[in-house]
Amino acid sequence: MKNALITGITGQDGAYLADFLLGKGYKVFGGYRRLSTPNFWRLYHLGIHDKVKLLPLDVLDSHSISEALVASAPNEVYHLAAQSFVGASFVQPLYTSDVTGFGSVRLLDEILKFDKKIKIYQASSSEMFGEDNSPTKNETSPFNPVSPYAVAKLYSYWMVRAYRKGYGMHATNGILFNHESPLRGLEFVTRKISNEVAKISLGLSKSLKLGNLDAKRDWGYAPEFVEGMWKMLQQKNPDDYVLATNETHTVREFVNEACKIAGISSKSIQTSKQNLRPIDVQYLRGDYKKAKRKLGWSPKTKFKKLVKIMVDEDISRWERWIKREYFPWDAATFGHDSIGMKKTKKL
Ligand code: NAP
Ligand code: G4F
Repeated sequence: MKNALITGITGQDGAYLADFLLGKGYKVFGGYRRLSTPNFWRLYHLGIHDKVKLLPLDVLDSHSISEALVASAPNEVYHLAAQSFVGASFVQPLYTSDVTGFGSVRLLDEILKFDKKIKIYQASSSEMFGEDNSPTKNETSPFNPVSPYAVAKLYSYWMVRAYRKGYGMHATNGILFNHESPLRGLEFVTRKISNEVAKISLGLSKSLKLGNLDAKRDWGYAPEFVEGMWKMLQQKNPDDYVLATNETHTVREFVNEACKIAGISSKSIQTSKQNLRPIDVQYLRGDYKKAKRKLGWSPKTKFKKLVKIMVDEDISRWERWIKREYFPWDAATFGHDSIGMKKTKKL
């Protein structure tokens, strides 16, 4: 039996990956950071909270990383922990650099000391491509990051390559384009839309305020992407791979499709300057040919099906809430306001 350690197990990808690896017969250890209120709802939602072994692991604290390595003795480490919200990285650039950038090096360094044969997956991002006019991006496309988040991820990307080449470690970058699901955090635009559209359709809310509706993203389905992560670490040699759908859609198209599914008018959707970023990547579309050829990985769920999965699930959750059912879920206690602003509103 193989052991896997997942950093950031409480996040969207961490939860799906844990579920996937349990299905493959792995013993799964999950690193979580200590919070005053624990955030295990996704693990409960998937019914795997008691099947994984949870270990305190904060990537700001090397000691906790080394303790988690000793406790888990992993064959594979999936490094997913990050300050992952691009908007927040403009408000907390140094914190983002520390967690999303230096955090990866703390992990690489502890693994190097502990056992350099451990295979490592680094959660790199399409956001690293940034502003560029080429129609699709692949593993050889130039990087031009424009957010503190993207710069921090690019730093980690290069460090993974440096440790791979310098120390012969099996360290791989998965350059993943946006992937979404009903487990997506509520501050990200797809879930913000599916959640609020669901509420509007049930009379629980009147409007939704968004930012840049013209931005285009290549949106895939998260459970399929975590399988790609695993496939990367089953390769004999480490490498870098893009995972994407090779389709791109505007935020406006996502809104319109979501409203259509929920049977509401898209007139209740407004825009607000508060949701704009100082600079935004306008266009992302990924070319996953290398992953298809070398890993046998292809996306199955495309745009319309993805929107339907998310909207249907949020409607069903709010219907259960109306019936006063209790179940692991995030939205009932979440308020989304003004994350991503350089200037904050006077309270
Ligand atoms: P997510 O839902 O935001 O999860 C991020 C995880 O990192 C959470 O478990 C979070 O813990 C944890 N974390 C944050 N700060 C930490 C710290 N200091 N120490 C330890 N853990 C910490 O993100 P995701 O969508 O699952 O994405 C997983 C990874 O892939 C991230 O690195 C993200 O940047 C990257 N990525 C995501 C996408 C995408 O479209 N989803 C695309 C490309 C790359 P809490 O629960 O305590 O907050
Ligand atoms: O959903 P988003 O916040 O995702 P973004 O910035 O593309 O980042 C996600 O994908 C990256 C991969 O490319 C990951 F690395 C990263 O960790 C994260 O998972 O925003 C998508 C687009 C942006 O152009 C944003 O400006 O939607 C636009 N948008 C418009 N209104 C909004 C809103 N985004 C958010 N979060 N909230 C809005 O109200």
